[in-house]
Amino acid sequence: MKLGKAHINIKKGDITEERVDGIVNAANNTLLGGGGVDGAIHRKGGPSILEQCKKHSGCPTGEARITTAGNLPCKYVIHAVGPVYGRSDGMAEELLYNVYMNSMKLADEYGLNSLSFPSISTGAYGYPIQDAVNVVWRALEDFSRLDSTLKEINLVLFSEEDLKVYEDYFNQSIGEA
Ligand code: AR6
Repeated sequence: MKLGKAHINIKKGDITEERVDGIVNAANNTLLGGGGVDGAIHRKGGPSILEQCKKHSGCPTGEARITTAGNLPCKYVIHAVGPVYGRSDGMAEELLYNVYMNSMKLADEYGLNSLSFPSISTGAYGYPIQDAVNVVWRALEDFSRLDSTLKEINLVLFSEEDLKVYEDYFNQSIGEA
């Protein structure tokens, strides 16, 4: 699907296997690693990622920080901190929007052409994916109006169920656009 100048691809997969300029990590405020996507990225990417993360001294929710990608097949990792659902004083939606937007802006600052996202906050952080997908779509639509180096954005879902939620939502949104 084309949105502005970028191609948006929705697919099932493991984000650590993406051969793109940058992948986004669903990180936490410490940037020191964890489970889920974060655990897989640090495990496969090796210690150079953690060394660079330490230098950032954490990251506020809704923002993102960049490192190189160690042994991963991509060039950069954008460590993005999504909201913990139910613990953001009604700000979860705005924070989730910000984290997608800030990740794409950071990718653009570094001149990246291709970027892959996991479904941020919908795992350990408990954000319902049926609601999150609407926020992702809004962020992509708004970003597509800006001039950017990003030509390819991949939304990488880990399960068949999550993939179907995204596909249904995006097919419907394009129909209405
Ligand atoms: N590739 C793509 N998607 C994946 C992968 C993978 N290799 N592994 C899991 N997912 P989560 P969050 C999916 O929990 O909700 C960590 O401990 C997963 O099925 O990784 O933002 C951090 O350190 C789910 O759909 O991220 C934080 O403390 C989605 O990715 C906290 O978890 C996100 O799940 C962040 O929680």
